[in-house]
Amino acid sequence: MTSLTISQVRGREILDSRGNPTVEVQITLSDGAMGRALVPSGASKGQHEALELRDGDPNRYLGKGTLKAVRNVNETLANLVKGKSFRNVQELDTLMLEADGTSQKSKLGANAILGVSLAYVNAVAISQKRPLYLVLNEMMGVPAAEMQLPIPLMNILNGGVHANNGLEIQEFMIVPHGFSAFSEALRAGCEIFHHLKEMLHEKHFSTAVGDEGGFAPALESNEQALELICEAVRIAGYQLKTQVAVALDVASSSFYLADAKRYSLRHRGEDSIDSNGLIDFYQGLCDKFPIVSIEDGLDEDDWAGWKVLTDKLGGQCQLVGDDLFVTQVARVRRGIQEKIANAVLIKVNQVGTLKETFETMALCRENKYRAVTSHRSGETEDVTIAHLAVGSGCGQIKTGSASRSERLAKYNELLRIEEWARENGKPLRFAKVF
Ligand code: 2PG
Ligand code: MG
Repeated sequence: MTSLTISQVRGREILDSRGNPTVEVQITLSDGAMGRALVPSGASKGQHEALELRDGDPNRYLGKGTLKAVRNVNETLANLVKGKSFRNVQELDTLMLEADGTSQKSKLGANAILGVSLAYVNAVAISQKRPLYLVLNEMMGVPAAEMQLPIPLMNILNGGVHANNGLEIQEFMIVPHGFSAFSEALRAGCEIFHHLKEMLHEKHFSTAVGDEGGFAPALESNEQALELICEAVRIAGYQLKTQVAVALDVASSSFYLADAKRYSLRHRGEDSIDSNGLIDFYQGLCDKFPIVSIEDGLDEDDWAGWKVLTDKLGGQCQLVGDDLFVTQVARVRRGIQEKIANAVLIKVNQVGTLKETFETMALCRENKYRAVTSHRSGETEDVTIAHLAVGSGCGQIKTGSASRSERLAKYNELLRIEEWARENGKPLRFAKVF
């Protein structure tokens, strides 16, 4: 990349899957190659995430406009990077990080910076006429032999702040892991999704979907959600546990009562429980259902509770830190030192550059913490994370259910990658994690 320079940077305000504004960036290199990227946006955001710059003008998009961030792309960042060449995205990101100079990217906005970072790698892939996952793999310095297609964690039943159905747990996911190919796993996931829809319909539950494309029925309890999912797996003709397991994203910060240090989970007649009670609840669920992964089981700042959770369940279950770690090296490092959690959710916009995302993933690899590449609940048609999952070889991707095109866009890209790799003599294996 030494000879090519960035000739044009163009930011614009576009819309995400919830109809909220977000940032799109288009970068053109001196050979004419153009790459584009669209920035996602979360709803259950971690308090420690990098800053998403919004206009706050109540007269536009209820204050959610992104014109300031777009201006930062078109003026400050464009002036900074235009005419320059970079050996990799890390060099570009370093320059932008210096220009921002704040710990949470509050000057220029993580949405502005990330848009440029992602658009750049897409432009490089176009220029090199290679799939993006190969470019990312090289820039990350991950051995090519470690690349693999990820197991999809498919959120087929939504609750929490992604639905208004009264379920506290935000995501009930199926994990089709016991298959020889990604496409077979995805097929199983889709078939289960359709069987679940039929079951819900027969039982007179709503089959309307939540933000991530999973159903959002008004069920009586979290257990009932798990029972229905397990039944759908059986009816679809798949083997529970060995072929298809279950994962949860509890997103417990969204129902944590910080002052009382309790979780407002309705449970056996009680309105709330403490962290030990919640851990016992998870233990009970793990005994009853084939749960292989629990994300954000406790609040993002309940480190003491996390330690107990990890000691009790860490040996049998993947414990993923999302709001806890916010994809940031300093927080993941603390987790590793204190032996808290054993996996990290990777969301590019929590940290705001690919450089820092790569560093967090490298830290996971060095310390045998698993990494799960993830979408946000507010998404777009952008498919960069599909390539990040493959190029990093992390082995898992969480990108929603089998409906809503912004979710399927990533799964469809993984199908294309699977085919491309096979036809170009470098077939990718399907990850074995569980
Ligand atoms: C999560 C995500 C994505 P959000 O909590 O893991 O599923 O949700 O983007 O709303 O933070
Ligand atoms: Mg989460």
